Amino acid sequence: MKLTFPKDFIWGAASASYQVEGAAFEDGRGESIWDRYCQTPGNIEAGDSGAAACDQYHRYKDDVALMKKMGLHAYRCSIGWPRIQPDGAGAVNQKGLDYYSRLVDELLGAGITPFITLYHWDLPQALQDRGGWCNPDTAKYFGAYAGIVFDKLGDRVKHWMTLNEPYCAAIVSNHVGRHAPGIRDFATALRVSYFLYVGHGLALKCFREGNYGGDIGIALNLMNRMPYNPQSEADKAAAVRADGILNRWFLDPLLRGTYPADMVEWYRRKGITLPPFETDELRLMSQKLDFIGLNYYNDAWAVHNPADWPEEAELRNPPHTPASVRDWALTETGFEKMLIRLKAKYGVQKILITENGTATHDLVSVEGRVEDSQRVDYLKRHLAALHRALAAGVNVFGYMQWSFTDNFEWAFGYDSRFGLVYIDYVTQKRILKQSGEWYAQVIANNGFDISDDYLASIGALKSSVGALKFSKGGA
Ligand code: IFM
Repeated sequence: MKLTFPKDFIWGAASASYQVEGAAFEDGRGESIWDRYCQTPGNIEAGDSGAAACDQYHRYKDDVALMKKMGLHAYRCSIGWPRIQPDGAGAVNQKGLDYYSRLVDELLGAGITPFITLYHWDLPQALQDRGGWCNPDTAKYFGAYAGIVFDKLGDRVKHWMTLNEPYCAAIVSNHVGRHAPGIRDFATALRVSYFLYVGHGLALKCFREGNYGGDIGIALNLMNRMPYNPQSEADKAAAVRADGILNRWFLDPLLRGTYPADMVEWYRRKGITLPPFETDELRLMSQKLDFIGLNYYNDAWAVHNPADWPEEAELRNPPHTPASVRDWALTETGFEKMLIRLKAKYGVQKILITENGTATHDLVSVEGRVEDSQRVDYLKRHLAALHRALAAGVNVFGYMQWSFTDNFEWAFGYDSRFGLVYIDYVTQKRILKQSGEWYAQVIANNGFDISDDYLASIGALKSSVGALKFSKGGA
């Protein structure tokens, strides 16, 4: 069967500044929290860092030429705040601004639309030294930084995202400690989640008041959380809390102007100091957005485990579930469910898939080819799920595959590869993978063929999984 996508559907690929640019110490760029975090042995696999990454800072013209060859309509990339303001506030580094201006011009010249994220985790270290996102000043500085970027690029860039995956920037960075700055304190993580959203609100306000034109959204990583044992009341409650911290804690303030009451109550009972929840700040963070960006990878199942503080929800895959090299289960029906939930429960009218992809351990064959058939399969499953969501009436206007090239995968260094394009990190040679060739065909045909047997099996799977349960406290 051929799955065809709406006319004008935007096919793109994504990346982020620290993961691809390299040139970490060039042209006046300041230190970021990731530069600092990577220096501590044990933080990053094999002691890697993003100092050189894919060297896109110097090779952006070649990369844009490759995007053009693939037929990409759009490229989602981010701005490195320390390139623009080395100290995070005050002085502006003209060379940094000029780099992004050249990149934008190159993209537009190739007929590729830039989609720009203002913050994909590379906070200037100078701001972290003053408390990072725990300090309300950082939110104010973020609003000012956003204005500098809008002023420089707003004449040509018409699609913006304020933050990427605030869950990771708050919780993984400040509670789990597996991302920079590597803090392990839950109250800090909650406070960071709050002031990230104040910063988001200030950037949004600046965009609206500046009349730059175009649209602005945010990219959230949202994934379903189900009880591991659906008969267990404890697992069911754990799944609601796991959903609460990953999904509702980040959706509700944006779309409802409140934090989920059940989670607030749970954290209060655990004795955790909560963010201030000021009325004017809640209003700021819940200003109207033009679209919601969804980063979807995989669902997980929750087991009640009091040792897993504070949600008491340990996440697992059911036995024998196929999963990627990162142990992320293959759960494409969850992608469809999440899209339907955003529309049905939150009334989201416009969605952009800002990330979706899988990690593999790719090999360059003796013929010089990269046959990543598992990525092709992942994409087929997820694009078919997206197609079903479109058919169900969810308005998704584009899809940004993660990622354009292999890149620096944070704590996992260069070990897991997500790209449509293979990077040889010794020579910086680019090789279009089998998945990149396949994706180029999808773009050219605005769709792809998929087996009827697979579609029939998904129909059966959907009816056996049943409808997603929504918690009382939130969605
Ligand atoms: O590489 C990351 C990206 O920076 C944020 N979303 C998930 C990707 C894969 O882990």
